[in-house]
Amino acid sequence: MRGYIFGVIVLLKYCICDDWHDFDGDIKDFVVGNRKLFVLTDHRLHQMRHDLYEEKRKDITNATHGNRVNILVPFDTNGTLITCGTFEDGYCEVLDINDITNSIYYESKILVGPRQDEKSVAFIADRYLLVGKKDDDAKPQDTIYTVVTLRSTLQSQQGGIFSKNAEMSEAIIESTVRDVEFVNGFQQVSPSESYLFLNTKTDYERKVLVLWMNSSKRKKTEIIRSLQAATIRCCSDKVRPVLVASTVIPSVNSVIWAGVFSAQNQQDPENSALALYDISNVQGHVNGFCAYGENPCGSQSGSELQPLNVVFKYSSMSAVAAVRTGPWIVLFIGTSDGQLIKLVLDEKFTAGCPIVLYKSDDERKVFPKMHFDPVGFKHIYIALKNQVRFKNVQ
Ligand SMILES: *C1O[C@H](CO)[C@@H](O)[C@H](O)[C@H]1NC(C)=O
Ligand SMILES: *[C@@H]1O[C@H](CO)[C@@H](O)[C@H](O)[C@H]1NC(C)=O
Ligand SMILES: *[C@@H]1O[C@H](CO)[C@@H](O)[C@H](O)[C@H]1NC(C)=O
Repeated sequence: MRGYIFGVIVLLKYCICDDWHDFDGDIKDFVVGNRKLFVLTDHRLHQMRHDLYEEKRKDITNATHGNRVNILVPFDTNGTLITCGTFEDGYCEVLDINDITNSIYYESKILVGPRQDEKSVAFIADRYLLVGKKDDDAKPQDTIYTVVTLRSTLQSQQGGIFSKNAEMSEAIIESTVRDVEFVNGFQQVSPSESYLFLNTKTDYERKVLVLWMNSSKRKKTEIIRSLQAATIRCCSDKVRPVLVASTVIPSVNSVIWAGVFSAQNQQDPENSALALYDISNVQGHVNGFCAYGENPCGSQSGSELQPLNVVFKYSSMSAVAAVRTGPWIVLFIGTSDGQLIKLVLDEKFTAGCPIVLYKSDDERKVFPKMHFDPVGFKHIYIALKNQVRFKNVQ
């Protein structure tokens, strides 16, 4: 009997198997904090333990008050989760990261995320909240648009916490291109540098851009003025001018980044390509992107970024994430037909054989963001429609 119980305990302890959780609405966003996962659907925000046990939930809309949460950013060093939404004229609410039902601060009449249901990016850059999105408030006669804002996260004399004001200026990046779509971004710590990746579209062409800022500068205006930008090209076999998803690859002496690029032709078996780039030195400017008030706004200088290697091609990749184990890079690739694929690269960025780790029965698209468990990087979380799954990756 004792042996039997021991066996059960050993099983429970070591079989942290693949698991999933179904939500009662489609997943709009999900993020990880130091200890928890936060999953956003149309109606609720859910606080999950890393084994996908639901700890708390918070309604974000109800029959009388429509609301869409459009910013969801964990601010771990402050023990808070920043949420913003469209309720009334927009608002932001700071929640306790260990208990999302505990509201710490509320600011009304402020629209931080997109008004429409569009892609945007938001993350903490040092002590500011960096937000990239299409300009919702542009008028038809406008020729210059606000595409990036740098907001405070501390109470200031100017009023609310989330002010975008800077010393006699506005902490914004402007663009003469109206049609921008922010795909993602991240902050590299020590030294603190921020990267944003976006698609642009004009009558003539589509392009993928990277914007870089030095977020270790003290003042907001200094961070904005440190802007550097470059065009990212993919690839030599065929032009794929739209970025679908991307990830930074943990590296020691350089910043290696992987992007999924699409030629926007689902019939093509090589429609999407996964390419690696060294983005350690983004230098120069691109036409039509500049710090607030610069006139004319940005003129082309510097060179285009070309891939170090193109490691995978497939009809429809939709997501990518990466870890390093020893000398190898392990890439996890999500597809629009519901597969999770593992691809191992050697030191020279040469890919081994792809391995399918998971395939959904009903071909659900893998949500562009995938996350590793923050504690041991032993699991990857993927979202498929109304479901979050985790897969053991070791
Ligand atoms: C953390 O959040 C609290 C509550 O909103 C705020 O008072 C405090 O200033 C914040 N700290 C930092 C470093 O942002
Ligand atoms: C709906 O939400 C608003 C704002 O949070 C709240 O004031 C109101 O009481 C809620 N109504 C119901 C019926 O729950
Ligand atoms: C970023 O700003 C800091 C503080 O001004 C400076 O020391 C550092 O050299 C800058 N980094 C780059 C890459 O320009």
